[in-house]
Amino acid sequence: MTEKNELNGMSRRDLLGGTAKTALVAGMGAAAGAGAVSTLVPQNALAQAEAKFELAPGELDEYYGFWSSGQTGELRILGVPSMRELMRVPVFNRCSATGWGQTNESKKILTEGLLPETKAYLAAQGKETYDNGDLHHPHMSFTDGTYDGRYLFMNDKANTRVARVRCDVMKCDKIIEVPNAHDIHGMRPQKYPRTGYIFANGEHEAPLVNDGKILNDPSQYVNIFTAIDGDAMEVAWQVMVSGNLDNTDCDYQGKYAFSTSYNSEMGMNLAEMTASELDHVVVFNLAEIEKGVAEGDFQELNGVKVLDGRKGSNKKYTRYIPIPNSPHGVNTAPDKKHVVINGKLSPTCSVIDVEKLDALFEEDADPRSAVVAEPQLGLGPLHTAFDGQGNAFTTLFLDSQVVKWNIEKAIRAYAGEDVDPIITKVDVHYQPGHNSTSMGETAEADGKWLISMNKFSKDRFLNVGPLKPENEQLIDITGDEMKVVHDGPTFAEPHDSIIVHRSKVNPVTVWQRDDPMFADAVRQAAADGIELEDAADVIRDGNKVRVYMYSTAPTFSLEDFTVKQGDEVTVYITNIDDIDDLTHGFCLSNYGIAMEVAPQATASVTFIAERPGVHWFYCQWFCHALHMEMRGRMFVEPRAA
Ligand code: CUK
Ligand code: CUA
Repeated sequence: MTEKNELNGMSRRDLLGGTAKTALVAGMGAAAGAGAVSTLVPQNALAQAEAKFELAPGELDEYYGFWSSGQTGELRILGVPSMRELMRVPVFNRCSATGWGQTNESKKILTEGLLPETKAYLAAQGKETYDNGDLHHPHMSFTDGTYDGRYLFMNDKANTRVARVRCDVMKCDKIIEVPNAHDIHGMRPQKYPRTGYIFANGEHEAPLVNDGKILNDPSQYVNIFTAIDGDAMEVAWQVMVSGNLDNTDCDYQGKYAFSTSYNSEMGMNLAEMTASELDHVVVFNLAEIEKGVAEGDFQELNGVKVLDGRKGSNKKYTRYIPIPNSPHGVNTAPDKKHVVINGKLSPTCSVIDVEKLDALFEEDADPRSAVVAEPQLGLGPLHTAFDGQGNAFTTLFLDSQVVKWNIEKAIRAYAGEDVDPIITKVDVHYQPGHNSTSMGETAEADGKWLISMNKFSKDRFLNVGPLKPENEQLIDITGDEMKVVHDGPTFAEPHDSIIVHRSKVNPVTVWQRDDPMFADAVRQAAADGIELEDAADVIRDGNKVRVYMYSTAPTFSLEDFTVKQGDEVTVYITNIDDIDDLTHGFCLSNYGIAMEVAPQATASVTFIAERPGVHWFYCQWFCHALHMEMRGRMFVEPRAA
């Protein structure tokens, strides 16, 4: 019987009761399931919460879910377990609502980290920055093996960038383009002692100096693994490797990072890329790499120290562990000891014991000596998540299932014992890629919820035409059996998510007036002798005009302002309301200008006043009973004929 039929045949009450019962039989009362992280929730409420996935109006979720959006280019925040979408945070995309990509504050972040040759390329297109991105992997900063609520980091596969979002305001504050690498895919923060490094895989191989002198000669292509300093958001070092790099993760000891390679062949077409039975995972020895940097064993390229860790380089920077066939996901277990490499074209997952890695770096070590298990799980294993109780949950893309298996049993089976590591499987709908468990990529994994992020939804929702949403399913993992309890359609195309207990995240409700996000505006206002919170001024500086106003519901401090056709106009809006949720906007009609101004923030936008006439500006965030009346006029005097 499929999970779908089971659900159809049971009332919701049955399902809830059943789940609670299973949890109790398994000896998982409120306290056991709660773990150390659930301190915010009273014990009796928690017993309920374990089986409860639907929240009543006004009830808050126990977890924040941070979601990628793939080719949409933004970060999304969901509540878990309700799966309600709470916010979209623009990062690599352009946002019509908030003005991300148009305000001066966002343009600075989107442009300052671009390489000179990228700026030149974009200028030739009449652009200042990219307006697309492909955001696959959102991960939170760590301190001592668990989330610390400071930052979220994320990659852009499309344009080789890494971005950071501040968790206090949930806005992107840094984006850097990574030189020398091509198409950042796998990305993870260092877990211990803290973040620290952001490890970033360049997926596609190319000549190290990619200036067109070498083209169709793959023997001269390299792949680049990058460590970024997550505090400074600067590249710390890079390592050249053999074979392309797919996903990455690191240990809980601060010693090693790991990257899967689905194309150890360095093939240029499908047949070449899938030719050999064994690919590999690259193990990076962080202390050796740092030593190499200190000793000057690198070449400097585009301002970055690049070390050689290719196969045959005989350096202690890397080791290549042979893994069957085209491995994809790499996931470190909360036991701080095991790393699961997901086989993709092989029906297996390979388990690496991090305690065996020191020996792997010794002379003449067997390259497979750190592999301690390789269970056959099903077809198309892509990613694995954990419950913190020794169990792993692996997505099977081709089987459209999630398999729950026991790591210790898999190790015993690999050693020759007659045990079956597979506990159970559940159907998901359909073709799952990533999955994530509550707190599952930290040492505080709590084994409550699993999200299966399915690439196809097919018949699960009303048909919306040829382009269909993805389907993300919420699975209760508190019992031995996994229970699919919710279907959630999502737009293109979240790959990955993390589920973070709400006690780890504590955003503010109003901006601080000295926030670095709008420090440039504050500086310019001071230079113009303007008090932003009290401004109703137009400053002319040649053909540059700076318009300063504040907004307070339901008015702008300027009812109108006058500029000349062809002026370069910058409008600075300061929202002086300091009330929770009282956001204003500034939309300038027929000028293509719109931006968000949250409580106590300053936002600014610059444009050429090329259209003469009367143009209304209005507040586009519904803020007051007189919100429609919150408007004013820009007069643009025509150029003298
Ligand atoms: S990759 Cu998408 S399903 Cu970019 Cu994390 Cu595996
Ligand atoms: Cu202010 Cu609407």
